[in-house]
Amino acid sequence: MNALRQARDLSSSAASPPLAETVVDDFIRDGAHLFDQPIDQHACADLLGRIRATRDFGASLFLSEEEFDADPQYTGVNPRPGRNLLERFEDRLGFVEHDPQLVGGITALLGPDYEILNKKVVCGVPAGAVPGWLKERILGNPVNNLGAYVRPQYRDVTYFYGIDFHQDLIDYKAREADFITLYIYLHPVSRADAPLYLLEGSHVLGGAVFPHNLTRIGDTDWLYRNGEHGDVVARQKVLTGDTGFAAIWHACTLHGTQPGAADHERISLRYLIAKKHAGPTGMDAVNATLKGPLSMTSTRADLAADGSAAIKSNTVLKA
Ligand SMILES: O=C(O)CCC(=O)C(=O)O
Repeated sequence: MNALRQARDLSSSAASPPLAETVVDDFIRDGAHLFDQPIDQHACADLLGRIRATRDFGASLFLSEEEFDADPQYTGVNPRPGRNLLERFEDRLGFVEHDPQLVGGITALLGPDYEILNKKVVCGVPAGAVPGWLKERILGNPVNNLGAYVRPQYRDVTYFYGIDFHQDLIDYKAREADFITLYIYLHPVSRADAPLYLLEGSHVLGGAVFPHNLTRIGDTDWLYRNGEHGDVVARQKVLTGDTGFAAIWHACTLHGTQPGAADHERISLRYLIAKKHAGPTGMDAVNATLKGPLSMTSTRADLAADGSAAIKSNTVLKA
């Protein structure tokens, strides 16, 4: 029996066969699956209210320029165990972690007993909240994770002012692409709310060093090249969605965001979930179709030794 067939059989206890098949087929073709139904919208709104009540997501998040320059810290500024806002809401995450549709889809790919590697709140910061001095400094940077500039007590959330097309493998040197990202919107996300831009089909070239070789070739298509592993035409999909919108994607699928253009922050949940099951699963069937490496010893070439940006280039701004 081949790996795909085994994976489908394995997942049939947790999901109706059509969902399991659809998810695996979508991953093979697109490197992503967008769930048809939103997850519990009341629970999303409740959690959003609790997250918003923890702070003002405006300019007060940020250090002053003088404070920042006194001791610039570019690393260790993301949520981590002991400093992660979602830890406060652990007992309220059942609507995500036990949602039958999500469990079915994830099980189809990873098999039973999958492991949550990381979960956090991600904020797309609106333009009006970013101080002028900071905007000037980060203009054109590929990765505008603003953690370095945020007051230490607020570093329990990840703040983005856009991030160029990247793979989530970027944070996992030498790890195999045996994990997926689950991304959930806690409120409606329009084009103005820094929606995710996903490049469908980009995963087929496997792991690639950031920043990526992408050329726009039409309204929604990009020519993507990964060195000796070849090239592919990837279709851009903008993930606008309602409260509870949920999507999963492969660790090699390129995605990014533009800076938020709305007058309010965009709040999402981001999970990384890995395979633990010893036998073959849907993910093995997906990975067997990749034409490039499943892991890399080096994942990015955009940073200086202190973790600051060493290049100015940003492709997703042209999307
Ligand atoms: O939420 C965002 O703006 C970007 C999130 C993202 O791409 C990531 O966390 O990998």
